[in-house]
Amino acid sequence: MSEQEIKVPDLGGADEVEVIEITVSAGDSVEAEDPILTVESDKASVELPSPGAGKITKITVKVGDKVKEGDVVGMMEASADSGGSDDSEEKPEGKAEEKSEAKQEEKSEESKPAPKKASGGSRKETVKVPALDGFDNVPVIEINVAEGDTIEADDPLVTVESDKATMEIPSPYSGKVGKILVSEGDKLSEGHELLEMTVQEEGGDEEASEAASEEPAKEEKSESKSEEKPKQQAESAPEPQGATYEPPTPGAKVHAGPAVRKLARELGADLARIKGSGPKGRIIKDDVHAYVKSQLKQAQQGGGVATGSGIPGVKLPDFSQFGEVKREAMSRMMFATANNMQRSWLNVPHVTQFEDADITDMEDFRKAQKAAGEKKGVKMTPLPFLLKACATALAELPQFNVSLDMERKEVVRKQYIHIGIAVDTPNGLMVPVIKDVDKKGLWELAAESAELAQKARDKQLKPAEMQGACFTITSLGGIGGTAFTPIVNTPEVAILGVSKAAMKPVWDGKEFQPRLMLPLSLSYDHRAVNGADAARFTTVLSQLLGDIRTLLL
Ligand code: CAO
Repeated sequence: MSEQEIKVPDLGGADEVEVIEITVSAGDSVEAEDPILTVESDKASVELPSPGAGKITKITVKVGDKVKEGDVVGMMEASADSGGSDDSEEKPEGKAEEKSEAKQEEKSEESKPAPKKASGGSRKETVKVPALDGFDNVPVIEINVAEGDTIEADDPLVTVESDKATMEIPSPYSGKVGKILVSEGDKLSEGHELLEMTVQEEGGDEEASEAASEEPAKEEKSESKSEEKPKQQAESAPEPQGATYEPPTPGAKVHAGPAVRKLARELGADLARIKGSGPKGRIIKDDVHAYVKSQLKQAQQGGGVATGSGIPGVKLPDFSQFGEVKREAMSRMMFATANNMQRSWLNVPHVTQFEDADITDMEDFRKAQKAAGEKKGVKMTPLPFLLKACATALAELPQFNVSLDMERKEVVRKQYIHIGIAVDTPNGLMVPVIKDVDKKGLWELAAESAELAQKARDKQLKPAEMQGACFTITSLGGIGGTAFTPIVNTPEVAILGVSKAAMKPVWDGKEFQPRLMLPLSLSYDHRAVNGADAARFTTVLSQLLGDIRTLLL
């Protein structure tokens, strides 16, 4: 077995592209043509295929790196039977690439439409499909213009999609769209006629003679114009309208082509908020339309939720005028948490109910379990008791075990009791979920919560381990504080905040007794739960924790 380099192949004219996804890691076995990584230019995202079958030994790039044709992105050991030796990898493919590159250059020269004679400042052109990065017979998935549209050079005309990439075919001219000669679903190859255009001569009538004698200068101009385009587009992006309407930050990458970006700008839709339904989560026009539709619908439903619209944004001052500052990109997790918190805060009418639970006896019992815990290798903290008490309270007061479906005007009543636990990790807040808490014993809950908390800190949680919660417990008891107002983890309707237990004098009818009191803060969604139920819930909790024998009933 010999080690060979995995190189970036011909990128069909794109200079530098960004690595947006790495599909394999060292040790993975791959077949020839299996995707190794995905790169994205401003026009298309493309999967780079494995040059042969074998085992990946190293990946030398990371997401966000810029690569160009010929760059080494990793190493692999070709499997013995793949026939993918160094020779077979380098020579025929290298030659094929060179050849196809030369051919493409030739072809693109050929396919450059020869301008027809000017007549009164405009001329008719038939736009043809340019070289398609070696692809053939690719179906049209979207037609981005309509007859009569006035467009600029480089505006996307149609979007085609192969099994490897989605590409937009840009207009070579500024002008007016005439007859469209293709339909969605048509399979296109280089040279295929796309549409007719009336092309405006550069400079208009007054400068017609100048323009006619300066064709090369015109080409230079349109080239630099297309280079400038992404910058111009970014500058013309609309100002954020609401507090939740953050402009995409570095690190929060949106996958969408120029036409989709343009549409989103026109409609004032924030792409960072739209879930893509295209390949690899790419946002397509339908996603933008669906998003805008849903926003309009929400705004029209009187009781609907203001998801940022109409709320004045927070304008940041230039902090450097007050002193030295440093800026850094938010981590993906921080950005996601910030969005979730704001969404919950804006969507949920919050109320917080406070209560103290007397856990003097519970603590005596818990401490008495220390030796047993050491034997089992499990530490019994107050958390398993809280989990058990909450599960019992949720069963007794099922109005807390629901989600609201405002769109369908329905209450979703859950017939299971899964509880999330907020875990403070060096990377931010994570909420693993303990399933079927009502069916588990205290030791099992102690072991499972410790295991999930450790996984959260080690970034080892699987998505399934963070889904499905009916309710959340956020315990700051190990840290400190007397009370706080947690934010409901919507679509759940309640969350229990737990602060640090403290000895307090409690009047027993005759005298003050020193009792260990645990502060509880129950935040709830006042649409789903009323205040009386919230007071019932915390009362039930405090009774259960005050006499843990009742947890057995
Ligand atoms: N009052 C007093 N002491 C408490 C307590 C309370 N309410 N809760 C826990 N403790 C004690 C424990 O008994 C333990 O003490 P000992 O070591 O002497 O026994 C110590 O505090 C540390 O406990 P722990 O935090 O390791 O364990 P836990 O099971 O109580 O909590 C977990 C686990 C994952 C909830 C916790 O580690 C954590 O991450 N908490 C932060 C959650 C958070 O960030 N919430 C905010 C979300 S909103 O921003």
